[in-house]
Amino acid sequence: MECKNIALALVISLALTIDVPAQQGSSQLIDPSQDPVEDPLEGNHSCPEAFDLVPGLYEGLSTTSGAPDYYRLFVPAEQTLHVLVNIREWSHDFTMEVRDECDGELIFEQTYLVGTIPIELENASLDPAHYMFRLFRDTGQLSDGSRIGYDLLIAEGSNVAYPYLCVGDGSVTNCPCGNLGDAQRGCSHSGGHGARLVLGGSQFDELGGLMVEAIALPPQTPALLFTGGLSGEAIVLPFNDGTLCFGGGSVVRHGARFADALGSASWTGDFDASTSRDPGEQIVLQVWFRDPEGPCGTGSNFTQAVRMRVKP
Ligand SMILES: [Ca+2]
Ligand SMILES: [Ca+2]
Repeated sequence: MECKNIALALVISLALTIDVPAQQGSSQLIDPSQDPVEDPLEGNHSCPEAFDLVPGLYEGLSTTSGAPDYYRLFVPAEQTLHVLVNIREWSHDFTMEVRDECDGELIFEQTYLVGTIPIELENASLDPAHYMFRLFRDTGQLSDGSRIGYDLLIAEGSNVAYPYLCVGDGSVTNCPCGNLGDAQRGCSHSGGHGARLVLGGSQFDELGGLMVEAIALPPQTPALLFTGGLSGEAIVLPFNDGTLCFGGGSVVRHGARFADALGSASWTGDFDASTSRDPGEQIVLQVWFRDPEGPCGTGSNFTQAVRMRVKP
């Protein structure tokens, strides 16, 4: 009952109205005039200039001889960070290494690489940890200036960048009137299936930004994107026709959209968590949508939720 009251208070604070999209915040743009320009995250040639990576997909990166790429990786307490490096071209002098600090102990090193290389960084301690990640070409062997292209996938606690949680498929809780949705979606709505919130890409505008889209909604109905701060484990609460994901932190609205005729609604290009959240904060995203003909008769339902960490 107490949970229900919390949920009710949360939902009352979210009015399902159409908003003007939130203004884009100032992004951490790297000056593209810096030389050499290898990719949009360039300017990370030295350890103090390391680029902070949060979970997401970073495509189209590259490094050249004499201009290594440094990244800082954040691993929460008692978590494992999964780093998947897709190296596009083979080179005899391409090396990746991970250290615990700039000149610290070498934790991981591999060279002569191509294809997809998984790295797991486990932090068994009760405190968050940082690691320095360096990708470089050894100029001692070759300094032809050519680029090695690579992509990074960063994921926390699982091997997907933006894990689903608070699903309405019966695996974590029941739906309010037994209206279980399909796997990894919200509870079933008037269309006979659950809706899904999908995140893709990275939070950095330089790399195309984050893709935020709800699919399989009831067509032409208002849908509101909101986020909640997540401290510890999320609590899933059956609420209205669906499941509400409660993370223990403040709730922020990010604007409503009308789902199109196919039941899709997009916040891509308008959603920027960093305008309303603390850097590095962990949040859950979810979409609440109107569904007058819904199976439980409450008039609204939810997608499943998605977890992400706000960019530093
Ligand atoms: Ca680079
Ligand atoms: Ca570089």
